[in-house]
Amino acid sequence: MTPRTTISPELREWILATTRAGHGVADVLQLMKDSGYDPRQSRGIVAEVLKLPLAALTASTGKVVAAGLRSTHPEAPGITIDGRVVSVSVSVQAPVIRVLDGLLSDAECDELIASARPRLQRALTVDADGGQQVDRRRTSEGMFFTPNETPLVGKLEQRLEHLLRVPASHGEGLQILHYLPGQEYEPHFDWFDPEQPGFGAITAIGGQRIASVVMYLNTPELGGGTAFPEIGLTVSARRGAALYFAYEGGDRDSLHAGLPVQRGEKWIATKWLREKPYRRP
Ligand SMILES: O=C(O)CCC(=O)C(=O)O
Repeated sequence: MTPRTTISPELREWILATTRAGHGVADVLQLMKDSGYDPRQSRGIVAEVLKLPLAALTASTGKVVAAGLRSTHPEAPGITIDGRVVSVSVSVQAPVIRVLDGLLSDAECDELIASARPRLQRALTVDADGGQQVDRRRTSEGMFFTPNETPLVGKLEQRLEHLLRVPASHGEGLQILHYLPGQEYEPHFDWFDPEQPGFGAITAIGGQRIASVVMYLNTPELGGGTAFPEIGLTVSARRGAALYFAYEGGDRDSLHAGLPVQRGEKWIATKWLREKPYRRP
């Protein structure tokens, strides 16, 4: 039997404080590696402190799992797309979560921000009747691109189709969001609640949402990570990386939040995927 590692109170408190400050597990593991910890040992320590299953912190090795969920959850350590190497740095099985490093180049992030900036308006949420509402839980500004609106938007839609094996036609228009200090999106689900009166209307075209991809277009100075409070995971916002998570309607583990930006600003591009075509291919 492997002896349990003793975790000093200082290390335990540092891991908790670092994740609370909005840094993700990948950052914590990297910082520990930089300080000389053996990565296998630090994964065990972080899993224990954050009460995560160890498998959630173990880089996966190319096996495709849970294909029944209608999207191919990226698994390979390095996938080459559009000449870019995209790697999976965090992999959680329940709920399915992947952090994809290097999905976008700096130039692509800059172009999306520049095209979106003049069109920003207060971000809305879907209300119980399937309409749009101003919601105090979501304080950022945002805008939507129409599908394939610019060559870059079309290119990213194709990149996601290739990576996730979900046809681009299942995607809602790409949304850009901008958060200033103090702005956030409190814990919520991205799937539509079948109990709400507006469920039929909102799912009449495209059906239920099956997955979300949050692409980080910049790195906030402090804060602004995406938290999954049910599993104690915070993914830090890092320019060019993306957070992919899949779910089914009613899946409570996929509860997530855009944490408040504490310093600087935060830009993301979000793509929601539906179970059926949402528009013509
Ligand atoms: O800002 C984030 O990190 C998450 C955004 C989000 O959850 C959403 O737009 O649905």
